[in-house]
Amino acid sequence: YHDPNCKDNRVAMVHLFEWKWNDIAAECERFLAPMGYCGVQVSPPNEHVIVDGYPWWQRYQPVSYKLESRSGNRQEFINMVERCNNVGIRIYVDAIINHMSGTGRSGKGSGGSDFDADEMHFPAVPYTIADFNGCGGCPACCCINSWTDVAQVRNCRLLGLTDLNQALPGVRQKIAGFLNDLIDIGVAGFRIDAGKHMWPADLKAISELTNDLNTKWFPAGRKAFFFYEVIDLAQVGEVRAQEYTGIGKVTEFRYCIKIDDVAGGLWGIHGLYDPGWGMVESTDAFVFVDNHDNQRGHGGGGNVVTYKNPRKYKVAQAVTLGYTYGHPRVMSSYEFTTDGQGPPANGDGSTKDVVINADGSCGNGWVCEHRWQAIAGMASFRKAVANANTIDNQRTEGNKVAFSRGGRGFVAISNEGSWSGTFQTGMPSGRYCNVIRGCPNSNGGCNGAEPVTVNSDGTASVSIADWDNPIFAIHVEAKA
Ligand code: AAO
Repeated sequence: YHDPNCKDNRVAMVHLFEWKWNDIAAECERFLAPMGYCGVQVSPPNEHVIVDGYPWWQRYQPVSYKLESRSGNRQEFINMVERCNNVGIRIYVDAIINHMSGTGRSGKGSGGSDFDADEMHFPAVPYTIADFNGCGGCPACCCINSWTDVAQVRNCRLLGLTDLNQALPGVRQKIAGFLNDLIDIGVAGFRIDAGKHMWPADLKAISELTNDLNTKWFPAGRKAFFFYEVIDLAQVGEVRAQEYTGIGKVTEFRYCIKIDDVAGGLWGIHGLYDPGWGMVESTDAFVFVDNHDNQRGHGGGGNVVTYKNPRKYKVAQAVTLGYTYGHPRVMSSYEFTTDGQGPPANGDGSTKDVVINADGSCGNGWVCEHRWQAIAGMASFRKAVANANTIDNQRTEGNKVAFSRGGRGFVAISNEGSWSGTFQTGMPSGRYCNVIRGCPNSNGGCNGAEPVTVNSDGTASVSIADWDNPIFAIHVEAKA
């Protein structure tokens, strides 16, 4: 359950937040596959409530496990999984299994199913009141109002969301049925939403009810990848991320805070990774610069760096994708000004198509950080160095750092102006493209810049002069 099931040596995941299934399928084929990404985290695909103004968080309130959501219907979901797997790009589903919709909501869900949350009546699953935790042992509101009462955190209502009781065999069967439907379609794994709010033993039991992955795209006997959302910022008495590392990887939110420091230029103090930070082991860590919650002040992780600060964001992503700690996910956002604002929408509330501009950027309000050359280039870097888990030839000068990765890649980053000189890259001699500027082109050169020559002694002349992209990176899978 710890293995992301990437194809070949691909690594980086990208969260195409709120994208429609048809747009994701196209992106797998035209961009993610050629650039070396491993896979896509998709928004919750199951039926959800409809909220006035269509805020993005309506999709975190399930009505049923029917694959009918704002991003598309079941057939479109199936088509996306097939087209992406066929080009080696995996699909990971954001699975909301801790709860159903919030109290006070009723009517019809995004797939037309009736429900009434106050009655805990979800006939399209079906769930009835017997499938939910009661309010015994909870505060009067039946909700969670203390993060250090770990029983309350698991047995009461997060944000007033009706809280399923995963200890019940019937509930485990229904949740496993949802996950197995997705596994049989061809998904590679799951983000388990609100993992902190479910008992590890119940989650373990549920994962053990899941099928092997679909052998049309995966070797026989492979299990789904599970990464659990557990916000643990080392607050005394709160649920610990380590409670879940036995059943999968865990989101490491302390990394968001640290990488903001590092990208802010504090290398003299923090270096690039310090075991003393108390984060989970690298093999258990699922890391990211920002996520869909904390980029807009929800969830945990403090004031993280986001696409709204482009240069700092690219530095943060270059470190995250260039270094060795954890399994990385790149956030791909849409422009927003208020925290609840939903994705770019047409007059009828339907989500706008993703359009690709001539320069490769996205239009229609989609930010597409995963397409920024510096970030896409570093995703290809992470693929090239995936099996070289060493940091060599590290060189720091104030707020500048350079290091190589086991002879398969070299990266230099400056947080204080230009940097140039002769560097030991540890790489075989040859001509390489600086993937921060562009990829190899079809006539033996590089897009965006002249090829870089690595001499027989491994040295190369390196130059960082573009303050908006203060990064230089070459690797063995991008030779001129
Ligand atoms: C919406 C409305 C609510 C309404 C609810 C029900 O906004 O007003 O009550 O419907 O009708 C998303 C949105 C919510 C939305 C929800 C349902 O963010 O606003 O509620 O959909 O539509 C906790 C959970 C964590 C969760 C996070 C938001 O532990 O799992 O809250 N994230 C996931 C998803 C998220 C989604 C849900 C869960 C629900 O990623 O998108 O919500 O499916 C502390 C705790 C954390 C806790 C945070 C925030 O964090 O430790 O566990 O996250 O508080 O409540 C310091 C502390 C740190 C603290 C942090 C933030 O850093 O060290 O511990 O401050 O306070």
